[in-house]
Amino acid sequence: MASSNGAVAVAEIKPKSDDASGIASPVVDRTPKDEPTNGRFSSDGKVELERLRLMMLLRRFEESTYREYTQPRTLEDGTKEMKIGGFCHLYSGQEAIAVGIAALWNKDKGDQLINAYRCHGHSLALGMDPQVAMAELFGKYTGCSKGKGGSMHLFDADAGNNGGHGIVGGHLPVAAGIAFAQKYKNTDGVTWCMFGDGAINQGTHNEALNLASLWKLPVIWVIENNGVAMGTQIERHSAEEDLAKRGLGYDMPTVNVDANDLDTVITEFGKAVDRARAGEGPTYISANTYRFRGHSMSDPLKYRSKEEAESAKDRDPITVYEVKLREAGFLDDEKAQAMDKEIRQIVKDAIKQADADPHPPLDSRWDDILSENYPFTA
Ligand SMILES: Cc1ncc(C[n+]2csc(CCOP(=O)(O)OP(=O)(O)O)c2C)c(N)n1
Repeated sequence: MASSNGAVAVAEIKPKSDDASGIASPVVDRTPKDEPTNGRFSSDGKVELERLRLMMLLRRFEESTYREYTQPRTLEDGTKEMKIGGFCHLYSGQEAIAVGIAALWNKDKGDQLINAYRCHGHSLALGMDPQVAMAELFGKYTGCSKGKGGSMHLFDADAGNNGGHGIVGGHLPVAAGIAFAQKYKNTDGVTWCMFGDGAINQGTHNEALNLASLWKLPVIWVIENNGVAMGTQIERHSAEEDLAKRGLGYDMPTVNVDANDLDTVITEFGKAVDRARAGEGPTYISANTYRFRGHSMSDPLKYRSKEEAESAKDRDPITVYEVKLREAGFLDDEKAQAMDKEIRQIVKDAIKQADADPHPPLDSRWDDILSENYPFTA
């Protein structure tokens, strides 16, 4: 409802997460070390099916975003309109990482995550309503940053999601700061710091890793290693191609993880969580994966051969997991189709709602620019 000055009360028009999407909470809280992983499944497959469903939601959301960004809509007067402006970086192919983290997430302990600009997947995995995320991409007032952040800055303080950041490597020291606050306040929480392989060559990487290890901060460094920084392959930007080794000089455990296998992600990431919660300090992870889309929407993908892209599909994290669940007897064609249908509808509804939602009112343009209430210092 609009007030007399045209402002729209967000609370009134924000869709209710649970009711709108039918997703009670996509975050599956971890039942510590006996959580079924690596081929050991729960007896009824419920947890596993929810994880598959979440990966499918992330994928469908991104592929619909791709269409909304690239295919202008024709309006009644014949003019064309793009619904999503600015930059837009998709997560397709990397879903097992975000869903693995969601499986290990402990909200009660105050876990935190901070991200680079490829942030849609993590936000949805940590429970952001697809309608709220889509509204932000559409620049609408009902979005998580009231339409001012857009694709690179999905943010959800209540969920512990400290948002996406556009400066490559810029958020690594912030992650160390958040983890410092967790340790200082004895919260038992961990901080996940997500970045691409391009960020490891930033000076900030050195500073942040050094202090995190020196002070044994509960931060988990995760390179979402999709093999390229924009269009520059690892062998062309890093003297050491085994990126996990980058953590060794800072005296912390490092590990290479097949990040297209959700079970492996949960098992290996889980060890880092246990270390961090036990006060043993940071872990450095190269989560090796592949992104199916270009760096951003304007990327024609000329640096990749057709063969490479084709063979990557064999390791699609959704297919890998789906096959396992079929073999375990938890999934059949009928169930898979029902899941797919339901998820398509969730995303369709998100687009419809985002389309109908209002743009930020003009007089809100100076709102939320500066804050004197710094989180973590209170
Ligand atoms: C400091 C800085 N330099 C350059 C850029 C431009 N830029 C944006 S994304 C990117 C590539 C980063 O790739 P990577 O870290 O591997 O992340 P990915 O896109 O694979 O998730 C670059 C160079 C930037 N945003 N910030």
